[in-house]
Formats: sequence, structure tokens, C-alpha cells
Amino acid sequence: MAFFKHIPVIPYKGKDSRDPLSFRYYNPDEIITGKPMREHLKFALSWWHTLCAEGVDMFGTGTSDKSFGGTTPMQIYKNKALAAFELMEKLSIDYFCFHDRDIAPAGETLAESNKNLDEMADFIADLMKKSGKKLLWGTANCFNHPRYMHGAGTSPEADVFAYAAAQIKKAMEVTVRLGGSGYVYWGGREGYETLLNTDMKKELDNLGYLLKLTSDYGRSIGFKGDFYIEPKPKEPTKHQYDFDAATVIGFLRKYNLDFKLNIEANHATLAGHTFEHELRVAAVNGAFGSIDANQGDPHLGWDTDQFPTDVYSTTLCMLEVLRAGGFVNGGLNFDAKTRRGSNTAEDIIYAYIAGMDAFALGLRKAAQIIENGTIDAFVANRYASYSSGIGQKISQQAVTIEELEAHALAMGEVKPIPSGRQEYLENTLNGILFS
Ligand code: XLS
Ligand code: CA
Ligand code: CA
Repeated sequence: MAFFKHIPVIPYKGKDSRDPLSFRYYNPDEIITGKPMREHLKFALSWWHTLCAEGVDMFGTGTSDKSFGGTTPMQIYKNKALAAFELMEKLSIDYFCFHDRDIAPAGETLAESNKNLDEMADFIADLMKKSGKKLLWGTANCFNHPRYMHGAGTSPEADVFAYAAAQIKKAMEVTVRLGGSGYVYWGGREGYETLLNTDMKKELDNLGYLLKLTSDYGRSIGFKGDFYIEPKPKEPTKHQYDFDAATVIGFLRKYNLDFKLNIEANHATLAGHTFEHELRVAAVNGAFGSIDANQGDPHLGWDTDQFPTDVYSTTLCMLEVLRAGGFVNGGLNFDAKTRRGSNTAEDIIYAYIAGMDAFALGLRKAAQIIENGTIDAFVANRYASYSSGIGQKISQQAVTIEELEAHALAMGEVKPIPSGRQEYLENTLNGILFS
């Protein structure tokens, strides 16, 4: 059964192509700095947006039908799976990501939901075997159902904590069964609206415990991949506990969790940071893991999950990825949806082509920035004072406070400090981007 019959396998035709159903920059097997592009980028399809989101917003119902011709719940979900694999094939996407409730319908009871999930996991396993497509990460949707209205791990109700633990246990089992290389925890409703009704310490301790219990369980059933927390500052709750990369790293240390981060571009900008800032914070703390590739709208204060097309941003992102040594278990998941008014099957294809090409071009440009060397050399030189003399001792953390005082007293005044040359560097970046 084909749902995108009129869409061919999208070929790479090079940067001068005028064919909208072609890639201009993404050439999967082309080698860039020693690795094929598909291995650098590790693109993933997001099941929830692509196969489930119908364009509902608070002012209107859906504008696109995602039942894919199915009439019973299981048939609809099987057709979604067939459509997902057809899309991955046509777009040369090697990975996918899902929440438990994206791939199988919820039942009346947890046992029934689990049964549906098992049936769908078998169905998807079969499609994976035939196609060679892989699971980048799985996760549990512990935020949609009314039972989670005050959070899952942070709910004031112990029964909700228990339900969430059971749901995550099952999602973990399915992730392991499908060979997932990651498992994501996004806070969902793990946050609060007002301190007037909130015991913050209890909520944080419980959340840490839920993550410990479920991730230990994952290891006990053979999960070898990475656990990730995905920071987000707000929406749906006003104060999300996993605000940004730095906050999450502090939380992971406090609760002794060996996790990495899944950084989403739109969440970074909602937190008042750049995407590359969040990636760098993760990397310098040994927590660089995976990426949710999308972009927000700087004029709007919420999570718009748009397909990424800003090449400045994709370039600076891929520069961080290259500097971090590339993806190991992670990849670039398009946590992105077409706009409500872009509601046809072709729009999904155009959107993925746009996002994939923006990242492919970003990768090419990031590799050029490194090869060009001007920016790296500038940064290395800016810190050169730490390579000899007193600076070297500081770098080696082998200096006494008295030695520093003697040095300061002897110097008179610090010699003129070199300029940071920001505008020169920005222009250098433009020179590479637009060459
Ligand atoms: C929501 C998040 C979510 C996670 C997975 O804003 O981006 O989709 O990626 O639960
Ligand atoms: Ca996300
Ligand atoms: Ca998002």
C-alpha cells in the first residue's frame, strides 16, 4: 500500500537543481571530512508530527487527515506505520523516533494499551527488518492524558507516579525490542504553575527517583544506548524543572544520573539562549547526545516546532556537532511540523527536503569553517596567554594564591587587552557562508 504514490524517491541533483522534489545539498553517500553525509547527519523522522499531528490549534480543528485510509484504531496505526516507512524510503531518512502513544492507540486500561503497543511493535519490527531503517530513540507520552495534569513523576498523587513508572517501563521494553540507540525523557508536565500549591523538593526528589528507577530497569533488560533529558524552559507548565542544559546538568549530578542531553533548537531559543549555546553547554559537560532539529519564531513566545531552514543556525549547530566529535548514539530528529496551512501530503515532503537540505548545507559550511581555520586560529590565539608563564601554571591549576599576588604586584598594570574582533569574525563567517 502506498500513500505517497505520486512522490518519487527524492534524488540528489546538486545545488543548481530547479526540481523541487530533489535535494540540492543532501547527497547521502558523499564524503565530508572523512564520513558520508548520512552518518554525519543521522536524520530521523518524528512519528508524532509526521504521522499524527493534524494541525489542531486552540482556535481550530485539524486541517489534514492522518488516518491514512484506516477506519479501525489498529488499522489507522498500521497505516501510519506503512506511511512512515514509505516516507523514510522516499526521503532517504535512516532513523525514526516515537512516543509510545504515537505508534499504537491507547486502550481503556494500561493492560490494553500495552497489548496494542506489543502488536504495533511486532508490526514495526517487521517493517524495520525489510527496510533496514532504525530506531534513534523511543519515549513515553506522560503528558497528554488528564491523569498527568499535575505532572507524571512530579504529580502530587502517588498513583500517578506508579502509572507513569509502569508506562515508561513498557516504553523502555519496546525501545529495547526495536533496537533503539536512545531513550528520551522530556519533562512534559514536570513543572509547576504556582508555589502556593507546590512542594518543590518533593517533586524534584520524586522526578530524580523515577528517572533512576526506570533507567536502571532499562539497563537491566539490556539497553546499551544513551538516556537523554530534553530541556525545555516553559510550555506546558510555566516553570519546567528541565529549564535548559545547565539546569538539567545540575539536576543529573544531584540525582546521580548518567544521562546525556537531547537539545532542541526551539527549546533553546525559548530559554533565551542560542541553539549553539545549549549544544556547547552539553558538550563541555560531557553530555552532548542528540538533537531535535527544528526552529522557533523569534516573534512568538511558544514552541512552534517549525522545519529548520535558517542556514546560519544549521551551520553553527553542525559546527558544534563536528567539534563534539559527531554523533555516537544520537542524531538529528526533525521534531518539526508543517504549518497548519501547509496541509497536503506534498507539504510534508517539501518540509523534510527543506530541513534536510538546510542541515546538509550547514554541514558543508561547518566543514569549510573548520578547514578555513581563521575562526579556530583566532580563538586559540585569544587564549595564548595560558600557554606559557603564569598562564600555563593557572591552566595546570598548579599556582598558589601568593604567586598570583606577587605576579599582580610586579606587573604594575595589565598590558592592553586585545580586541575580541566580533564584527570581523561575523564577516569572516559570512564570507564562508556565501562563497
Ligand atoms: C515537546 C517536546 C517533545 C519531546 C518528546 O515540546 O519537544 O516532543 O521531543 O517528548
Ligand atoms: Ca523535542
Ligand atoms: Ca518542541
